[in-house]
Amino acid sequence: MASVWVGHRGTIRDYPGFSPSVDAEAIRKAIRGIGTDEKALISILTERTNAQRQLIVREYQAAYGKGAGTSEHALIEILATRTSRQMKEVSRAYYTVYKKSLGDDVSSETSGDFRKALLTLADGRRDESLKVDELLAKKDAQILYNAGENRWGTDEDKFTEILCLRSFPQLKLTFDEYRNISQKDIEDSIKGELSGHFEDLLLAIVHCARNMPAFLAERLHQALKGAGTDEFTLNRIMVSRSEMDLLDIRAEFKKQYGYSLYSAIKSDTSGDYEVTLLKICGGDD
Ligand SMILES: [Ca+2]
Repeated sequence: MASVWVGHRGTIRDYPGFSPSVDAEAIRKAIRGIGTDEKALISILTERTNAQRQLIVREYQAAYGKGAGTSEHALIEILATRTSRQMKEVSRAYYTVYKKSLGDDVSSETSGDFRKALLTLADGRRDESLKVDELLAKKDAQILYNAGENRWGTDEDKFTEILCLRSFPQLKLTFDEYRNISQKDIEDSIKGELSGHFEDLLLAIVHCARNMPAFLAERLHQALKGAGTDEFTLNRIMVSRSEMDLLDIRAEFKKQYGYSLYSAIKSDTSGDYEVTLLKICGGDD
């Protein structure tokens, strides 16, 4: 079966890479984690001196890599990169493990246009065919232009419908047409018309449609080079892409940063963890 999600560019074979239950757990952590952790943190922090609080916060961030917005980043990354088929598996695993529907939890923890877009993605209805339709690309580009640049205010639903339901190859063509019509890149229009996590999510989708390995290389770089290694993100991306496109991600990483992912892992992790990650990474180029 020639579908995009079966990988040919991975570094590891005969190893179960994509794990719906790992994704389900990450999503659960992302949408539930902050509230709970925050409560525990506040109860501790209210009984410590300011100097002690600073130390605790620093330790906490180093240990959990949980700066503001980490959860949304995880949610955005998973929902923007998984195929429809994978999303359906994630939803099933989520229900099996938590006895709650993914949609209900996303609904109760997010709001507004961000929620609408996440729910559309969680449904796993993005077109997966590799065929592109030029006429449709022209039509969608015009709809996007009329929904944003060409009117006062913005019709956010149109952005969600097109960016969350069309296939990535189709979107690529649509963005070319969009540039012809508006004389602007879709990224610039999204930045001008939308805001907050909704803007972040749609920019991630555009990035994935244009070049998913480059998007993930950037995420890995942030996870390694941010304040404290973000193991949550590192583990998820390395494991989930090891059978799919980690070779492409490695190539994009080198292209963007001038050094290999392998050397970045070496310099930013240690011990058994480093050994395991290097093995998954597979090579120093
Ligand atoms: Ca506008």
